[in-house]
Amino acid sequence: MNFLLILYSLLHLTLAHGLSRHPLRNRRQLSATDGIQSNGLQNNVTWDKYSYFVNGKRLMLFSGEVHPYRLPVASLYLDVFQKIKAMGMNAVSFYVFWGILEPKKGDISFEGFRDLQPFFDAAKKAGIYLIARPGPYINAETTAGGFPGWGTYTPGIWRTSNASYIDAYTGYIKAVGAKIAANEITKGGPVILVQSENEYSGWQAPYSEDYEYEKKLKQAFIDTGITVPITTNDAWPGGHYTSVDVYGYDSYPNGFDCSHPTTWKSDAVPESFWSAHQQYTPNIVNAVYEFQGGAFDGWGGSGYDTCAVLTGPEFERVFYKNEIAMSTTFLNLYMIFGGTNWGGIAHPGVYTSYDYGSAITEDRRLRDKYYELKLIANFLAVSPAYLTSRPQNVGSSQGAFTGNSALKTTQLLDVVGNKTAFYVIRPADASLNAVQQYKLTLPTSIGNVTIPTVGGTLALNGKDSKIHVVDYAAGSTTVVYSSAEIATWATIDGKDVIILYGSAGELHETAIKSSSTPSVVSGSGTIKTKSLSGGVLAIQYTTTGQTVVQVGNTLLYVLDRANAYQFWPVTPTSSLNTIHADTGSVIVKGGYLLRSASTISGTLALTGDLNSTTTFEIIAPTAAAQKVTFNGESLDVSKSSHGTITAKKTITLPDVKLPDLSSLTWKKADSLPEISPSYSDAAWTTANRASTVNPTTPTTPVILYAGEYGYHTGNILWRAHFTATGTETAFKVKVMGGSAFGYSVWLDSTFLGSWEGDSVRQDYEGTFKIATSPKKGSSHVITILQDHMGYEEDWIVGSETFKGPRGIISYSFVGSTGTKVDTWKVTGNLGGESYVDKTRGPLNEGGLFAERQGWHLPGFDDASWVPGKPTEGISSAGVAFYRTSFKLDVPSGVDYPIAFAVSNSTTNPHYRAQFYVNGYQFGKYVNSIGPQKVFPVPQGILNYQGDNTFAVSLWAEKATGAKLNSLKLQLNAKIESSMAKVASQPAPAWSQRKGAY
Ligand code: IPT
Repeated sequence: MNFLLILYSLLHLTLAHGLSRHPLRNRRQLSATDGIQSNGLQNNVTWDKYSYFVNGKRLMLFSGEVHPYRLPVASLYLDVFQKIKAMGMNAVSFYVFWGILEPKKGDISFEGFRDLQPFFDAAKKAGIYLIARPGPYINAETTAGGFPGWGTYTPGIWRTSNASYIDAYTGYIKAVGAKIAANEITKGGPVILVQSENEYSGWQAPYSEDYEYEKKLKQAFIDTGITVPITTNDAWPGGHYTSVDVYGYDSYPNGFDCSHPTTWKSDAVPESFWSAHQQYTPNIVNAVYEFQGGAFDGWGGSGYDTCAVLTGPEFERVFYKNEIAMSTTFLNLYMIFGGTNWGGIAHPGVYTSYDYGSAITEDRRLRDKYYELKLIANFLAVSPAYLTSRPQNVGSSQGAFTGNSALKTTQLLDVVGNKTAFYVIRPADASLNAVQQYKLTLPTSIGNVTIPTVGGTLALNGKDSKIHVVDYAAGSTTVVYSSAEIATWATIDGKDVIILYGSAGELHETAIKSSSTPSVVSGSGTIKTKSLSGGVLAIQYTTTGQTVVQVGNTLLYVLDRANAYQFWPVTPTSSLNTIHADTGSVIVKGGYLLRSASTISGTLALTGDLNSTTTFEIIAPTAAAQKVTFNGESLDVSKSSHGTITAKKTITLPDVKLPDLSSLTWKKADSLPEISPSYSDAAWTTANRASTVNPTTPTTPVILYAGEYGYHTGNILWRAHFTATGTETAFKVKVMGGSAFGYSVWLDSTFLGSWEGDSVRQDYEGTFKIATSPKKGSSHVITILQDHMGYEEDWIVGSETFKGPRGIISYSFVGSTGTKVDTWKVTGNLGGESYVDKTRGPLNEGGLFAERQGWHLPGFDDASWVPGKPTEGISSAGVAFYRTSFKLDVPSGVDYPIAFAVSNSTTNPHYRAQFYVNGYQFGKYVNSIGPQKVFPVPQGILNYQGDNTFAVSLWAEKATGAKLNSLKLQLNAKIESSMAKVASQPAPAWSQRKGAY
């Protein structure tokens, strides 16, 4: 601690005496008058009851969730952050996944994609604040909810103050805490908050909220040198773990049923959050650390495009504005960019894609909902009055100000500035679709006004919400009221430019204080006006296309939503402190993405991405924009009738020929030599543990949970050596692997059958006939190949669900109770917890023979293999492995996301395939369950300028064999891009694996 900080803490200890009114928290206030609070450890991040302050500046923290481990290409972080920043957000919240950092107790590694430093560095570069959420429990649809596999055999109840659990997490917290502490804002880094635990909100009897654990964990973070405020996310505003510095909560009001994307819950716009906030933590920020930004989708689900509809632009309008109605000044959307459950990241509830239907797709494209969010985020970023607002009529908003009981209108007053008000209007019943007509009667600085004053009525479409402002300052312009919403505004060359929008064809009215005569200076729209008292002018218009109205020194851009989506406010710099775009701003219309603007000696240099030829309209200070460049290329500019700059940018999207996978040379090898008589499993782990602390009580003589032997991911193989009694007629076995898992059983080399899985069952007991009973006294082996879909999460404390085993729960020989297994053998990935591939991490490989040998890696010599394609497949049950390679030559300056795609096979439906790109497992496909058929692979995993190795494992679960119906590479988009050069992630080549069996 430096000297100033000590002085600061002493000072505030003195001031704080007696000031903290909330009994649950021990908070020190900066001064008796302003109510600003700090944790006493630093002064960069403080708060009061209205909002956070960063470096003394009050701000809306509008954040999106991104998981570094779900995008294993460090050089792409900047692209994602820039897109988030361009949308108007200023922060990113991220989980850290303990299980991949410490796969073996005490063996912590930040190698390969696990290095967090590039994530911190990119955030800093983009001007994004970070909220670190290192768990230790994270949930996150991640295997074991983020816990390491060895937790499944570690005694003690996890997520409690049990000594064994505390001992388990201590090393990890020290290691990760030190990394976070080094990147705090107090040291010039981007981290402003650190979350302790995750949704510590639900307990199974006899367990209950463990205050001792809460205290110890918080202290453990502080002991690593973390000084920024510690937060937590209650699963709902339920008052759990309020001893953190700034408590907050989560909400997913529209649920996760993506298969009914237009069915909304009727009570989905709750006002109870405000009363709960007042009940538990009235003196701190109303902070929502997770709010629904999309939805996860499970095996057999309806696919992420449907989740993007469930949580699309209409959802964003209704639900986010409902949060705004509760004066929420910290709002984190989970997820803003979901990424990929590559390798074994997923828990059984999700498949390879973790696109989440988010604003930014898995392959980093922008959905419509990105543009809608841009309107909301940018409005908040230029509306400081919102930050000190309080809702006035919570609980009595229905029919308020409109007299229409189908509508709720919440009045937010800026109780500090005492001038501005916001009226958030939305349907009372979110499940309905009817259009509602309304007039608003609002108190304003010129008395009560009923809007529209010029005539007609306002309308709210079903599933829509609007924020109407009153006495709102946009530079020197006072907007007395506006029914059209404000997308952004800026003062440019002394003119206030206000961007107003509504749905296409809607009637709107905006009143400003002005004595000038308005005129339409551009566009085909017309206006009607009326002079109100107090020198106020009401202007009525419909929002159709784009019309520009000039009133004195104010320019009103009147837009329909589609036009509004094209406007990008940019501040010509990008540093952590440029939160409000109200000084030195530039507003640019046009283009798929505008990343940045800078002005150097009269040249306005814009960077961005385009997917079509675009005509820009640039509203910028004349002196700063004598010339305009876009991605370094100078633009031919002209002046519009109202003085703005227009310029056309033609794009060229070079053709890229992707290799036709079906015409490549493929090599094939058998990946189930285990069933051949000559195979020896001598090097496998002997499953010989007689007891376990695992809460699932074993029923077998030796424990047959793969986790007990250090195998926590991917395919698992079991071998049971037995001596026959001669009367065995079937083998009965219950295997557990998590939903959508499957298994196949062989007696020696003879296939007995499979459970091919469904989307529901996490275990299955099958009876597999033995056609001819083996001879009495003869020795045999049962081989079981099972899938492991990840460990369950551990959401309810005390349930210990993450310890649910993966392996064999029970077995018996039908017809012969006396048959005993002499030896059980097991293998998963080579090395188990002492995994081989330190670059691709502990979850990338499973236990298939091919994986143990490293056949999926580049550089393996398959010259001796036979030719064979996955689309030709195999004609009997078993596992085949295929390899091919191809070159890509994608030029720089473009962003062409590539995916591989399969199609469903109905003729031989029961098979599982895994896909490896340069050694990274980027797809797990279960043909009979689905739904995912397109698997994006990020640039950097795919080498866009050179050689690529592609491999496929094909596990045919039926005696008739299986083949892929089709397999191809596809471009998911063509975008001209200014994204930073992508460096390929290290992809170490094959080398002989010592002791591989
Ligand atoms: C909430 C978790 O905190 C988060 O990790 C993630 O699992 C998210 O849900 C769903 O994607 S849990 C909440 C839905 C009860």
